[in-house]
Amino acid sequence: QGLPGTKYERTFMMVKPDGVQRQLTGEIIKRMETKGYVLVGLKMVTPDEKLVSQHYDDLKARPFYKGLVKYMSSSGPVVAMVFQGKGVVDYGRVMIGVTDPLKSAPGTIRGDLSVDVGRNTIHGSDGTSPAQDEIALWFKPEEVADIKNCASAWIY
Ligand code: 3AN
Repeated sequence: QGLPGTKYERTFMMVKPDGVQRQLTGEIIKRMETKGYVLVGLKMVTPDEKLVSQHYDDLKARPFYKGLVKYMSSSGPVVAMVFQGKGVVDYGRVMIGVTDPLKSAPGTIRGDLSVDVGRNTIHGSDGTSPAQDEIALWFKPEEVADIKNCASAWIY
């Protein structure tokens, strides 16, 4: 399931509350789908502090951590997604841009759509191992579609 390095590699992405409020969900899904990545998991969730803290556990020591957890857990829903395809973890990060939208290249999601580092619109897993952990944290196995059997060989 979602084996890294294959065309079934999977990543976790999330439209953050600012992206949902600015109605950018469709734009973000469109960019990933037109690249050739397959949306295999999708849900709107209003995460509580516990879920957000687990998600950002590796940032516990950072000065912005508390504000980040508060923002993500008290600003309304996010859209949690799983995308599948060859190279989707690393290339998904390329499509997103770097953490600071003002340092993200035009053509990237953050470069085109965001300004503030604390409101940078989208999250994407930083590596295949975090991707697997984050998918498991946000989705039950049965909530992620197994569509590899109906995809044509040339559709990534
Ligand atoms: P990325 O989302 O690009 O992987 P991380 O994992 O370093 O970046 O940071 C996670 C989230 O924490 C970012 N998406 C951003 O919302 C927030 N963040 C990161 N750096 C800062 C900062 N200097 N000030 C405020 N928020 C930050």
